[in-house]
Amino acid sequence: MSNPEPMADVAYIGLGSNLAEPAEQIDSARQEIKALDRVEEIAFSSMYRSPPMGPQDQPDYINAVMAVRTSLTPIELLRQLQAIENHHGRVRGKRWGARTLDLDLLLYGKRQISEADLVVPHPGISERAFVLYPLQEIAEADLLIPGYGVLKELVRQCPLAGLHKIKS
Ligand code: A4P
Ligand code: MG
Repeated sequence: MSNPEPMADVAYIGLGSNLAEPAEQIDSARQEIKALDRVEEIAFSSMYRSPPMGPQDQPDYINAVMAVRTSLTPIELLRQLQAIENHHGRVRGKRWGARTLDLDLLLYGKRQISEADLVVPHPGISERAFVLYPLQEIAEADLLIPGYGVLKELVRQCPLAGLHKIKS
C-alpha cells in the first residue's frame, strides 16, 4: 500500500528498455514502482522511441519518465529501483549496453547528491533528449534542475536526435 508521509518529496524516475518487449517492461516497472511502500505516482509521461545512445549495435530504446511523491530517502528509493531492475532480469553488462530495464533516479526535490553510488541530478540529464522531452511533458516548464538550469531552457538546447513519441 502506498502511504506517503507528509514530509514527502517529489522525485523523477527515468525508465528505459531495449530488450524483451520494451513497452511492456516499462508498463510493468511503472506498476511495481506504484506498488512500493511510501511511494505514490503523481504523473507518467508518454512513451518515446529513440536510437541508442552509445554502442549502435543494439535495438532502439523505449523511454518514459515518472513523477512520484515519496518519503523514502534518495538511497532507499535507488535500492528499490535496483531491486525492480533485477526482477526484470537485468544483467549488468557493458556500459550503455542493451538492457531489459534501466531505472535512473533523475531528480529528487531540489537535492544535489554526489556519493559513490548515487549522483543526483542524474549525470547526462541535460543532454539526453529521451529524458528531457518526456520530463517536460509531466513537469512545470520552470522546473529547476539543480546545477544545470531551468528545464525549458535545457529542452530548447537539446536536439531531438531521432526521438519520437509512440504512445500517450
Ligand atoms: N548511480 C549513480 N547515480 C545514479 C542515479 N541517479 N540513478 C549508480 C541510478 N543509478 C545511479 O548504473 C551504474 C551505477 O550507477 C549503479 O550502480 C548506481 O549506483 P547501471 O544502471 O548499473 O549502469 P548503466 O545504466 O549501464 O550505466 P549508466 O552510465 O547509468 O547508463 P545510463 O546513463 O543509464 O545509460 N539510449 C537511449 N536512446 N535511451 C536510453 O535509455 N540508456 C543507456 C544507459 C544507454 N543508451 C540509451 C539509454
Ligand atoms: Mg542506469
